[in-house]
Amino acid sequence: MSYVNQPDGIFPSVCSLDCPDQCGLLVHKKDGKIVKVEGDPNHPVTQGNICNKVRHMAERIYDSKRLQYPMKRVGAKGEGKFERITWEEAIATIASHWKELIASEGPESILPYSFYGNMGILSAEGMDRRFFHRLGASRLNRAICNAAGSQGYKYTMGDSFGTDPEDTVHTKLFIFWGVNAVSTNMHQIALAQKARKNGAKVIVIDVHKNQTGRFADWFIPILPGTDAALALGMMHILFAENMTDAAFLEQYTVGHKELQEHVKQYDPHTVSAITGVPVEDLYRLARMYVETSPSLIRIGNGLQHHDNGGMTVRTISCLPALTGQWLVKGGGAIKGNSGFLATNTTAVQRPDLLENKKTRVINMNLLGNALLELDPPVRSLYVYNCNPAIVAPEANKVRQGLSRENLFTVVHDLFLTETALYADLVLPATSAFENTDLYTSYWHHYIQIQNPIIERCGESKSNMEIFCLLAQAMGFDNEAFVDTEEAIIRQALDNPDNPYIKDITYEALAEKQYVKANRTVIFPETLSTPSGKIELYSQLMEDDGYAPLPAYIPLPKESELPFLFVPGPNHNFLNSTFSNNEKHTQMEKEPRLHMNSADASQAGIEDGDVVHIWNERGACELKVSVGENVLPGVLVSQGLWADLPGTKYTVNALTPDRIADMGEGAVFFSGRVDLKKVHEVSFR
Ligand SMILES: Nc1nc2c(c(=O)[nH]1)N[C@H]1C(S)=C(S)[C@@H](COP(=O)(O)OP(=O)(O)OC[C@H]3O[C@@H](n4cnc5c(=O)[nH]c(N)nc54)[C@H](O)[C@@H]3O)O[C@H]1N2
Ligand SMILES: Nc1nc2c(c(=O)[nH]1)N[C@H]1C(S)=C(S)[C@@H](COP(=O)(O)OP(=O)(O)OC[C@H]3O[C@@H](n4cnc5c(=O)[nH]c(N)nc54)[C@H](O)[C@@H]3O)O[C@H]1N2
Ligand code: SF4
Ligand SMILES: [Mo]
Repeated sequence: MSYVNQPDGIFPSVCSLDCPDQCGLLVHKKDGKIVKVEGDPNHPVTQGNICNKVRHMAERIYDSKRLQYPMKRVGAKGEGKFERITWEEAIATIASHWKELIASEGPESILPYSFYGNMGILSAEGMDRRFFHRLGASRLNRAICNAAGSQGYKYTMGDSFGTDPEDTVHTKLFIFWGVNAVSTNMHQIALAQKARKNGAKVIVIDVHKNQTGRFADWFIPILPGTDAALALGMMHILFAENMTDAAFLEQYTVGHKELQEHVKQYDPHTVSAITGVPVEDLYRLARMYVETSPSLIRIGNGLQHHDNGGMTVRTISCLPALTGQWLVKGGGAIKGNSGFLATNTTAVQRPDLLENKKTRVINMNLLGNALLELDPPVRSLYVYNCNPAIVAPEANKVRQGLSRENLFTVVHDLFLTETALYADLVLPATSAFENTDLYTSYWHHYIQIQNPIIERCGESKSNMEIFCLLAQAMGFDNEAFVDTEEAIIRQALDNPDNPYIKDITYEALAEKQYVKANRTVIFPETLSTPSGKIELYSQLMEDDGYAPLPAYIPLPKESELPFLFVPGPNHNFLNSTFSNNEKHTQMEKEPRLHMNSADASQAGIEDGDVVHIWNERGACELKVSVGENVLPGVLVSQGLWADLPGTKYTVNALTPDRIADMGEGAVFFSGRVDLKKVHEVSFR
C-alpha cells in the first residue's frame, strides 16, 4: 500500500526513530507535501502525544540540506567537496572496488557500519544483513547502545521481558533509575502522571538533576557508577528487616539464601560512603520500596554506559524479586521489552548466506582502533543509519581512521553528516515517510507497518533498494535478493519461536494498524535462564567468568584528572539526528556543562563561562552552568551536537573506547577530564 499518489489527506504513520515510545503518528499532506505531523490519538499507548522533535519533523524532511543525488569526493577527506554522479556510476564504482578487494585481500577487508538511525526492520536489519552475509564481509558487533545492560538483565531475568507499560497506570511507586525519561521515554512519564492522580509517588535516581529529576517527588543524587552498591544496600535492609517476599523467593528464584548472606557486607554506612546517598535516605528508599505496591523500576541506559554497567543492571534487576512485585499488575521493572515482539530474524537476516564462514567480528565501539590498527586492515567502510564521527567514542581516533587515504568509504544518509565528509562516495537516503517498513517497539507491545506517504526526495533510495542494487552488481543471484518489502515483512512476522505474535499478520496490521503481542506478563511462563527462574545466584555468570551474585565493582580510575564526565543525549535531538536542523538547534539553544558550585568556585569558574575540557584523548569547549544539579567531582553535558562552524562541541573527543564488563558495551560515562576557563572566546 502507498499513500504517495494522494496529494491531500491525513495518513497513519509511525515514528522511525531509535526511541522506546515508537509513537503512532498522523501525517497531514497538502498538495503532496507534509504540512503537519501529529500524534495519532488512536494509538493505545502513545495516545496522540508526541515529542517536539517529531512535531517539527517536516522541517528536517524538507531541509534544503537534504542530499538529492549520489556524489563522489573531489577534495581531501573531511573537506566536504563533492561532485554529482549518477546512481549507475555510484553502484558500479562500489562493486568494482569491492570485487578488487575481495580478490586481493578477501571480503573481510570490507566493514559495514550501521545502527538504528531508522528503526524499521527492513531499513536496519534486512536486506543489508543478507547482502553482507553473502559478501562474507567483517561482521559488526552493534554494541554502542544497550549491550552491557541487556546482558546484565538477561543473567537475572533470562531475556528482554519486563512489565507492560500499559499496566503502569496502576503503579503506586515509580523509581526512574538512570533514565532521563522526560526526554527519552515521555510516555512512561505520561503514564506516571496518570498514576500520580491516584496517589503514585515518583523517585528519580540520577547523577544529574535534569528535567526528569525535577519531575520527581524525591530526587536522589548518586555518584556515577555506584548504583549497584545502592541496590545491594537496599537488599541488605530488606533482608535484615525481614521485609522480603519469602514465598515468591522460594517459588520463582534461585539463590536467595546465598544472596541474603552476601548482602550482609553492604551495610548502610558502607553503601552511603560509596554512593554519596545519606544513610537515612537509604533506609527511607528501601522501606518505601517494600511498603508501596505496585512498585516499578524503570531501568535506564545511562547506568550501563559505564565500565561496570552490565553488573549494575544485573544487580538492580534482582530487586523486584525480593519484593515479589513481578506478580503485581503494574509492579516489576522495565529495562526493555523487545522479547515480547521478537520477529523471525533468521528469515529476515539470512545468516545461512554466510555458509558457516567464521568471519571476524568487529566491535562498533572500537571503530578508531579498527581503522587504525587492525591487521589484516579494513580497506572499505560502508556506513548507513549511523553517524560515527559524532556518536562513537574516541572521536579523534575515529576521524583519524576515516582520514586514511587507502580506505574506501561509502556513506548513505539523508544529510552530509560529519562522517559523510570523509566519504569517497555519498549516497542519498529516503526518509522513513518515503518507505515501506515494519516497526516493533522495545518498550510497549505493539507492532506497526509504515506505508510510503510522500514522493522520495530527489534521487534518494532506501537502504533496502541500495542493497538489492549492490547484490545485482556483485552478481549475487540468490532468491534472497529479490524479495519484496511485503515478502520480508511476512517472513519477519512468521516466527515459530514467538507464539505471542502469531495473530500479528500482515493482513491484521493493514486492517487494525496497531496490533499487540498476545502476552503481557512474565509469569507464569518459564524464564529463559538456565534454571527457568530468576537467577539471584547465576551459575552461568560464574561459568562466564563473573561473580555469580550481584556485586558492586568500582569504576577503574583511568587517570588522576579530577572530574568524571557524563556526556548524555539531549531533549530536542535524537542522538546526533536533528543536530543539523535549524529548528531543533534553536529549540535546544546551546550545549551546557553542568558543574557543582563548590567545584566551580574552587576552579574560579562562573556561570556562563566557556571552558576547555580536556583529557589525554582530546578536548571540547562548552559553556558552564554552575549549581547544585550535579555532585562535586561530576560534570554532565547533554547532546551529541554537530560540528557547527566555530564550535568545538564534540564531546566524544573525550570519551574512552574501553569495553564494559558485559556485552562489549560502550563506556561513554566513565571517562575523566579536567577543565580550564577559556579567556578568549572566538565564537558566539
Ligand atoms: N530526546 C531524546 N530521546 C532519546 C534519545 C535522544 O538522544 N534524545 N536517544 C534514544 C536512545 S538511542 C537511547 S539509548 C535512549 C537513552 O535514554 P536513557 O535511557 O534515558 O539514557 P541516557 O539519557 O543515556 O541516560 C539516562 C540518565 O542516566 C544518568 N546517568 C549517567 N550515569 C549514571 C549513573 O552512573 N547512575 C545513575 N543513576 N544515573 C546515571 C544521566 O544523567 C541521564 O539522566 O533514549 C532514546 N531517546
Ligand atoms: N557521548 C555519547 N555518545 C553516545 C551516546 C551517549 O549517550 N553519549 N549514546 C550512544 C547511543 S545509546 C546510541 S544508540 C548511538 C546512536 O548513534 P547513531 O546510530 O549514529 O544515531 P544518530 O546520531 O541519530 O545517527 C543516525 C543517522 O542515520 C541517518 N538515517 C536515518 N534514517 C536513515 C535511513 O533510512 N537510511 C540511512 N542510510 N540513514 C538513515 C540519520 O540521518 C543520521 O545521520 O550513539 C551513542 N553515542
Ligand atoms: S522520538 Fe520518541 S517520543 Fe518522539 S515521536 Fe518518536 S517515538 Fe514518539
Ligand atoms: Mo541508544
